[in-house]
Amino acid sequence: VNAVPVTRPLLLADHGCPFAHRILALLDHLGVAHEVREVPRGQRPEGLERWSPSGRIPFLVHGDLGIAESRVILEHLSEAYAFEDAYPTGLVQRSMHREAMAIVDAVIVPNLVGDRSIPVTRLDEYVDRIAGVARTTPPSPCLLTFHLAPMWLRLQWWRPEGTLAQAIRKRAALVEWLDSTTRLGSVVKTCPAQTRPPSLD
Ligand SMILES: N[C@@H](CCC(=O)N[C@@H](CS)C(=O)NCC(=O)O)C(=O)O
Repeated sequence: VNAVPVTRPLLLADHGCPFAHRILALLDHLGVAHEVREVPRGQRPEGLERWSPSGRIPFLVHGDLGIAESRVILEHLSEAYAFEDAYPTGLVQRSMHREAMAIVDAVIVPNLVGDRSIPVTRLDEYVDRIAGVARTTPPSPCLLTFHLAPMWLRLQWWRPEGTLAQAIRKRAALVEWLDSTTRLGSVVKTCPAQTRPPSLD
């Protein structure tokens, strides 16, 4: 039951999508042979519907398993291919990484796509949580850096003058750390040409 599927992982994704970028960077870093089927956003090509009737992408097919949700896909791949540096070894640090990843999806991503439901007064609290993790983590390959780097890139492409980007820029050490994550080899190699924000498509 716990065997890793023998088939190569297949990723159904829009190459320009930041969530796909997370997964492609991890696969590249781990040197895992995989296939990518390009699914332009909003399209439902044959194959995706069988697995994901809602059409949610990125979507990973690995043996009999199909999963949407990029954070879970990162976890699955890191366990399937024994990524030792996925998380720090200490429990406290590991939980801090997991919390930072949840904050990115709950706060940073809605901000990127123009959801204004996050009260501006709370942003500093969230950014401080991420800054705290950055202070104690080298900007080297791990699930947190692959999770975050694609979003920091898009924030600078799409909302460089927004409240969130400004809140981050007030913290020089965090900016330096985030910039380093975007320069990781696998992040650079799998980075698409600069895309437009989804709301302007
Ligand atoms: N929380 C999801 C978000 C995925 C997501 O928003 N994907 C976009 C494409 S980049 C999407 O599927 N949009 C709906 C659509 O295009 O139909 C994840 O982390 O994988």
